[in-house]
Amino acid sequence: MKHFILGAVAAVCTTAAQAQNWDMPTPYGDATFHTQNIAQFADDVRDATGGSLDITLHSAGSLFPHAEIKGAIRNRSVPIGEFFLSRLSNEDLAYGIDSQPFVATSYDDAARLWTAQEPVITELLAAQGLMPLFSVPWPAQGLYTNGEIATVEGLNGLRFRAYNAALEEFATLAGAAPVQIEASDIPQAFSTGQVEAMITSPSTGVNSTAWDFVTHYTPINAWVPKNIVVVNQRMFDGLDADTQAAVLAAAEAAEIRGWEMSAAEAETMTATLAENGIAVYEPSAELVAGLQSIGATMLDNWNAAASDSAKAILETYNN
Ligand code: PCA
Repeated sequence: MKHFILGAVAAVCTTAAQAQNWDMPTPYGDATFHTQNIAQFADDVRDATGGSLDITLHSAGSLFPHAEIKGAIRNRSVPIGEFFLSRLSNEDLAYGIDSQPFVATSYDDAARLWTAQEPVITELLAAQGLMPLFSVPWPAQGLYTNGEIATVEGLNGLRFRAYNAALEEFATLAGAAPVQIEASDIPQAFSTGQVEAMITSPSTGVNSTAWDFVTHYTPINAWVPKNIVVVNQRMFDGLDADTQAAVLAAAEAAEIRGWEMSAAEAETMTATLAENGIAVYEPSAELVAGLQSIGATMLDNWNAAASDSAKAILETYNN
Protein backbone atom coordinates (compact mmCIF):
# COMPACT_ATOMS: atom_id res chain seq x y z
CA MET A 1 0.00 0.00 0.00
CA LYS A 2 2.73 2.41 1.02
CA HIS A 3 4.63 1.63 -2.17
CA PHE A 4 1.54 2.18 -4.19
CA ILE A 5 0.96 5.63 -2.66
CA LEU A 6 4.57 6.64 -3.14
CA GLY A 7 4.38 5.49 -6.74
CA ALA A 8 1.25 7.53 -7.34
CA VAL A 9 2.84 10.62 -5.79
CA ALA A 10 5.91 10.18 -7.99
CA ALA A 11 3.72 9.91 -11.10
CA VAL A 12 1.87 13.11 -10.20
CA CYS A 13 5.17 14.91 -9.62
CA THR A 14 6.54 13.80 -12.98
CA THR A 15 3.47 15.13 -14.79
CA ALA A 16 3.59 18.35 -12.82
CA ALA A 17 7.26 18.83 -13.68
CA GLN A 18 6.56 18.35 -17.36
CA ALA A 19 3.48 20.56 -17.63
CA GLN A 20 4.44 24.16 -18.28
CA ASN A 21 2.58 27.43 -17.95
CA TRP A 22 3.84 30.22 -20.15
CA ASP A 23 2.80 33.83 -19.62
CA MET A 24 2.60 35.74 -22.89
CA PRO A 25 2.46 39.56 -22.89
CA THR A 26 1.01 41.35 -25.94
CA PRO A 27 0.53 45.10 -26.55
CA TYR A 28 -2.92 45.27 -28.14
CA GLY A 29 -6.45 44.77 -26.77
CA ASP A 30 -8.70 41.71 -26.93
CA ALA A 31 -10.80 43.09 -29.82
CA THR A 32 -7.66 43.37 -32.00
CA PHE A 33 -7.41 40.66 -34.63
CA HIS A 34 -3.73 40.05 -33.77
CA THR A 35 -4.74 39.26 -30.18
CA GLN A 36 -7.53 36.97 -31.38
CA ASN A 37 -5.10 35.19 -33.69
CA ILE A 38 -2.67 34.69 -30.80
CA ALA A 39 -5.47 33.36 -28.58
CA GLN A 40 -6.14 30.76 -31.27
CA PHE A 41 -2.39 29.98 -31.41
CA ALA A 42 -2.41 29.37 -27.63
CA ASP A 43 -5.49 27.13 -27.95
CA ASP A 44 -3.82 25.16 -30.76
CA VAL A 45 -0.69 24.61 -28.64
CA ARG A 46 -2.79 23.55 -25.63
CA ASP A 47 -4.81 21.10 -27.75
CA ALA A 48 -1.80 19.65 -29.59
CA THR A 49 0.13 19.07 -26.36
CA GLY A 50 -2.81 17.73 -24.33
CA GLY A 51 -2.43 20.75 -22.04
CA SER A 52 1.22 20.14 -21.19
CA LEU A 53 2.10 23.60 -22.59
CA ASP A 54 -0.46 26.13 -21.40
CA ILE A 55 0.07 29.66 -22.75
CA THR A 56 -1.74 32.44 -20.84
CA LEU A 57 -2.26 35.63 -22.82
CA HIS A 58 -1.82 39.02 -21.10
CA SER A 59 -3.13 41.50 -23.67
CA ALA A 60 -3.11 45.31 -23.92
CA GLY A 61 0.25 45.70 -22.17
CA SER A 62 -1.24 44.37 -18.91
CA LEU A 63 1.80 42.29 -17.88
CA PHE A 64 4.56 44.41 -19.45
CA PRO A 65 4.18 47.72 -21.27
CA HIS A 66 4.83 47.45 -25.01
CA ALA A 67 8.30 49.00 -24.77
CA GLU A 68 9.41 46.33 -22.27
CA ILE A 69 8.04 43.16 -23.88
CA LYS A 70 11.07 42.33 -26.02
CA GLY A 71 13.48 42.84 -23.11
CA ALA A 72 11.28 40.71 -20.85
CA ILE A 73 11.50 37.79 -23.31
CA ARG A 74 15.22 38.30 -23.66
CA ASN A 75 15.90 38.20 -19.92
CA ARG A 76 13.44 35.29 -19.48
CA SER A 77 10.97 37.20 -17.32
CA VAL A 78 8.54 35.63 -19.81
CA PRO A 79 9.25 32.90 -22.40
CA ILE A 80 7.19 34.37 -25.25
CA GLY A 81 5.54 37.61 -26.34
CA GLU A 82 4.38 39.87 -29.14
CA PHE A 83 5.47 43.38 -30.21
CA PHE A 84 5.43 45.78 -33.17
CA LEU A 85 8.49 44.73 -35.18
CA SER A 86 9.60 48.18 -36.39
CA ARG A 87 9.87 49.39 -32.80
CA LEU A 88 13.28 47.69 -32.83
CA SER A 89 14.57 49.94 -35.64
CA ASN A 90 16.68 51.83 -33.08
CA GLU A 91 18.71 48.60 -32.73
CA ASP A 92 19.03 48.00 -36.48
CA LEU A 93 17.12 49.57 -39.37
CA ALA A 94 16.55 46.03 -40.71
CA TYR A 95 13.65 45.79 -38.25
CA GLY A 96 11.98 48.93 -39.60
CA ILE A 97 11.91 48.50 -43.36
CA ASP A 98 8.19 47.55 -43.29
CA SER A 99 7.36 50.99 -41.86
CA GLN A 100 9.09 53.00 -44.59
CA PRO A 101 6.45 54.76 -46.72
CA PHE A 102 5.80 53.40 -50.22
CA VAL A 103 8.34 50.56 -50.07
CA ALA A 104 5.66 47.84 -49.77
CA THR A 105 2.04 49.00 -49.94
CA SER A 106 0.09 45.83 -50.85
CA TYR A 107 -0.14 42.43 -49.18
CA ASP A 108 1.77 40.84 -52.07
CA ASP A 109 4.61 43.32 -51.69
CA ALA A 110 4.50 42.99 -47.91
CA ALA A 111 4.81 39.21 -48.24
CA ARG A 112 7.81 39.56 -50.57
CA LEU A 113 9.38 42.09 -48.21
CA TRP A 114 8.89 39.70 -45.27
CA THR A 115 10.56 36.90 -47.27
CA ALA A 116 13.59 39.18 -47.71
CA GLN A 117 13.50 40.53 -44.16
CA GLU A 118 12.86 37.34 -42.19
CA PRO A 119 16.32 35.70 -42.51
CA VAL A 120 18.07 38.98 -41.62
CA ILE A 121 16.05 39.72 -38.50
CA THR A 122 16.10 36.04 -37.50
CA GLU A 123 19.90 36.29 -37.32
CA LEU A 124 19.80 39.59 -35.44
CA LEU A 125 17.34 38.19 -32.89
CA ALA A 126 19.33 34.93 -32.56
CA ALA A 127 22.31 36.99 -31.38
CA GLN A 128 20.09 38.02 -28.44
CA GLY A 129 18.86 34.50 -27.72
CA LEU A 130 15.47 35.13 -29.37
CA MET A 131 13.65 33.18 -32.07
CA PRO A 132 10.81 34.56 -34.23
CA LEU A 133 7.75 32.28 -34.38
CA PHE A 134 5.43 34.21 -36.68
CA SER A 135 4.78 37.68 -38.04
CA VAL A 136 1.46 39.18 -39.16
CA PRO A 137 0.83 42.52 -40.89
CA TRP A 138 -1.66 45.23 -40.01
CA PRO A 139 -3.85 46.42 -42.87
CA ALA A 140 -2.21 49.21 -44.90
CA GLN A 141 -2.03 52.45 -42.96
CA GLY A 142 -4.44 55.34 -43.57
CA LEU A 143 -4.83 58.95 -42.46
CA TYR A 144 -7.37 60.06 -39.81
CA THR A 145 -8.12 63.79 -39.41
CA ASN A 146 -10.83 66.31 -38.67
CA GLY A 147 -11.82 67.59 -42.09
CA GLU A 148 -10.49 66.47 -45.45
CA ILE A 149 -6.76 66.85 -46.13
CA ALA A 150 -6.12 68.05 -49.70
CA THR A 151 -2.33 68.42 -49.61
CA VAL A 152 0.52 67.62 -47.19
CA GLU A 153 0.40 71.28 -46.11
CA GLY A 154 -2.94 70.45 -44.51
CA LEU A 155 -1.00 68.47 -41.88
CA ASN A 156 1.08 71.49 -40.88
CA GLY A 157 1.08 72.15 -37.17
CA LEU A 158 -1.20 69.22 -36.26
CA ARG A 159 -0.44 67.28 -33.07
CA PHE A 160 0.10 63.88 -34.62
CA ARG A 161 -0.09 60.50 -32.91
CA ALA A 162 2.98 58.31 -33.67
CA TYR A 163 3.82 54.69 -32.81
CA ASN A 164 7.44 54.35 -33.94
CA ALA A 165 10.47 56.35 -35.08
CA ALA A 166 9.53 56.18 -38.77
CA LEU A 167 6.08 57.67 -38.17
CA GLU A 168 7.67 60.33 -35.98
CA GLU A 169 10.03 61.24 -38.84
CA PHE A 170 7.11 61.21 -41.27
CA ALA A 171 5.02 63.55 -39.14
CA THR A 172 7.95 65.90 -38.63
CA LEU A 173 8.66 66.06 -42.38
CA ALA A 174 4.96 66.84 -42.92
CA GLY A 175 5.30 69.81 -40.57
CA ALA A 176 3.21 68.10 -37.88
CA ALA A 177 4.16 67.61 -34.20
CA PRO A 178 4.53 63.89 -33.37
CA VAL A 179 3.52 62.46 -29.97
CA GLN A 180 4.20 58.78 -29.15
CA ILE A 181 1.00 57.10 -27.93
CA GLU A 182 0.26 53.38 -27.46
CA ALA A 183 -2.71 52.04 -29.42
CA SER A 184 -4.74 51.38 -26.27
CA ASP A 185 -4.28 55.04 -25.22
CA ILE A 186 -5.53 56.55 -28.52
CA PRO A 187 -9.08 57.48 -27.41
CA GLN A 188 -7.80 59.27 -24.32
CA ALA A 189 -5.04 61.06 -26.25
CA PHE A 190 -7.63 62.49 -28.64
CA SER A 191 -10.22 63.33 -25.98
CA THR A 192 -7.66 65.25 -23.92
CA GLY A 193 -6.37 67.13 -26.99
CA GLN A 194 -2.90 65.58 -26.78
CA VAL A 195 -3.22 64.64 -30.46
CA GLU A 196 -5.62 65.57 -33.27
CA ALA A 197 -4.60 63.35 -36.23
CA MET A 198 -3.09 59.90 -36.78
CA ILE A 199 -1.95 57.33 -39.32
CA THR A 200 -2.92 53.76 -38.52
CA SER A 201 -4.91 50.84 -39.90
CA PRO A 202 -8.69 50.69 -40.27
CA SER A 203 -8.50 47.94 -37.61
CA THR A 204 -6.96 50.23 -35.01
CA GLY A 205 -9.33 53.02 -36.08
CA VAL A 206 -12.31 50.77 -35.34
CA ASN A 207 -10.79 49.29 -32.16
CA SER A 208 -10.30 52.84 -30.84
CA THR A 209 -13.75 54.09 -32.05
CA ALA A 210 -12.16 56.80 -34.18
CA TRP A 211 -15.61 58.26 -35.04
CA ASP A 212 -15.71 59.66 -31.52
CA PHE A 213 -12.85 62.07 -32.30
CA VAL A 214 -12.21 62.45 -36.07
CA THR A 215 -14.46 63.03 -39.06
CA HIS A 216 -12.37 61.90 -42.05
CA TYR A 217 -10.33 58.88 -43.16
CA THR A 218 -8.33 58.38 -46.35
CA PRO A 219 -6.68 55.05 -47.21
CA ILE A 220 -3.27 56.38 -48.28
CA ASN A 221 -2.03 52.77 -47.96
CA ALA A 222 1.53 53.96 -47.52
CA TRP A 223 2.99 50.98 -45.64
CA VAL A 224 2.02 47.58 -44.20
CA PRO A 225 3.80 47.20 -40.83
CA LYS A 226 3.95 43.93 -38.90
CA ASN A 227 3.70 42.49 -35.42
CA ILE A 228 5.99 39.62 -34.49
CA VAL A 229 5.75 36.82 -31.94
CA VAL A 230 9.10 35.86 -30.47
CA VAL A 231 10.17 33.08 -28.10
CA ASN A 232 13.24 32.88 -25.86
CA GLN A 233 15.49 30.27 -27.48
CA ARG A 234 16.57 28.69 -24.17
CA MET A 235 12.97 28.34 -23.04
CA PHE A 236 12.05 26.80 -26.37
CA ASP A 237 15.02 24.42 -26.21
CA GLY A 238 13.83 23.33 -22.77
CA LEU A 239 10.63 21.88 -24.26
CA ASP A 240 10.56 18.22 -25.31
CA ALA A 241 10.70 17.51 -29.05
CA ASP A 242 6.95 16.88 -29.44
CA THR A 243 6.06 20.12 -27.71
CA GLN A 244 8.57 22.06 -29.81
CA ALA A 245 7.00 20.59 -32.95
CA ALA A 246 3.51 21.55 -31.71
CA VAL A 247 4.61 25.15 -31.10
CA LEU A 248 6.20 25.44 -34.55
CA ALA A 249 3.16 23.93 -36.28
CA ALA A 250 0.77 26.26 -34.42
CA ALA A 251 3.01 29.22 -35.29
CA GLU A 252 3.01 28.36 -38.98
CA ALA A 253 -0.79 28.09 -38.95
CA ALA A 254 -1.03 31.40 -37.05
CA GLU A 255 1.08 33.22 -39.63
CA ILE A 256 -1.12 32.01 -42.51
CA ARG A 257 -4.36 32.69 -40.60
CA GLY A 258 -3.14 36.12 -39.44
CA TRP A 259 -2.35 37.35 -42.96
CA GLU A 260 -5.84 36.24 -44.05
CA MET A 261 -7.49 37.96 -41.07
CA SER A 262 -5.55 41.14 -41.86
CA ALA A 263 -6.65 41.21 -45.51
CA ALA A 264 -10.28 40.61 -44.51
CA GLU A 265 -10.12 43.46 -41.94
CA ALA A 266 -8.68 45.90 -44.47
CA GLU A 267 -12.10 45.84 -46.15
CA THR A 268 -14.53 45.17 -43.35
CA MET A 269 -13.01 47.69 -40.93
CA THR A 270 -12.92 50.45 -43.57
CA ALA A 271 -16.63 49.77 -44.10
CA THR A 272 -17.19 49.93 -40.32
CA LEU A 273 -15.53 53.36 -40.18
CA ALA A 274 -17.96 54.60 -42.86
CA GLU A 275 -20.98 52.96 -41.16
CA ASN A 276 -20.15 54.90 -38.02
CA GLY A 277 -20.19 58.22 -39.82
CA ILE A 278 -16.56 58.75 -40.82
CA ALA A 279 -16.23 60.25 -44.32
CA VAL A 280 -13.94 57.89 -46.26
CA TYR A 281 -12.36 59.61 -49.28
CA GLU A 282 -9.67 58.80 -51.83
CA PRO A 283 -6.50 60.89 -51.42
CA SER A 284 -6.03 63.64 -54.03
CA ALA A 285 -3.15 63.36 -56.53
CA GLU A 286 -1.50 66.34 -54.79
CA LEU A 287 -1.69 64.66 -51.38
CA VAL A 288 -0.25 61.41 -52.76
CA ALA A 289 2.58 63.29 -54.50
CA GLY A 290 3.42 65.14 -51.28
CA LEU A 291 3.40 61.93 -49.23
CA GLN A 292 5.58 60.19 -51.81
CA SER A 293 8.09 63.01 -51.65
CA ILE A 294 8.30 62.59 -47.85
CA GLY A 295 8.72 58.84 -48.41
CA ALA A 296 11.62 59.46 -50.83
CA THR A 297 13.39 61.68 -48.26
CA MET A 298 12.87 59.05 -45.57
CA LEU A 299 14.26 56.30 -47.79
CA ASP A 300 17.38 58.41 -48.49
CA ASN A 301 17.83 58.86 -44.74
CA TRP A 302 17.24 55.15 -44.19
CA ASN A 303 19.83 54.16 -46.81
CA ALA A 304 22.37 56.57 -45.35
CA ALA A 305 22.05 55.02 -41.87
CA ALA A 306 21.23 51.36 -42.64
CA SER A 307 23.53 48.43 -41.83
CA ASP A 308 24.76 46.25 -44.71
CA SER A 309 22.33 43.50 -43.71
CA ALA A 310 19.46 46.00 -43.64
CA LYS A 311 20.37 47.23 -47.12
CA ALA A 312 20.57 43.62 -48.31
CA ILE A 313 16.85 43.25 -47.50
CA LEU A 314 15.97 46.03 -49.92
CA GLU A 315 18.28 44.63 -52.60
CA THR A 316 16.68 41.19 -52.34
CA TYR A 317 13.21 42.77 -52.37
CA ASN A 318 13.89 45.02 -55.37
CA ASN A 319 15.50 42.31 -57.51
N1 PCA B 1 -2.06 49.61 -35.39
C1 PCA B 1 -1.02 49.75 -34.42
C2 PCA B 1 0.25 49.59 -35.20
C3 PCA B 1 -0.12 49.72 -36.63
C4 PCA B 1 -1.59 49.63 -36.64
O1 PCA B 1 -2.28 49.54 -37.64
C5 PCA B 1 -1.04 51.09 -33.79
O2 PCA B 1 -1.70 52.00 -34.29
O3 PCA B 1 -0.35 51.28 -32.78
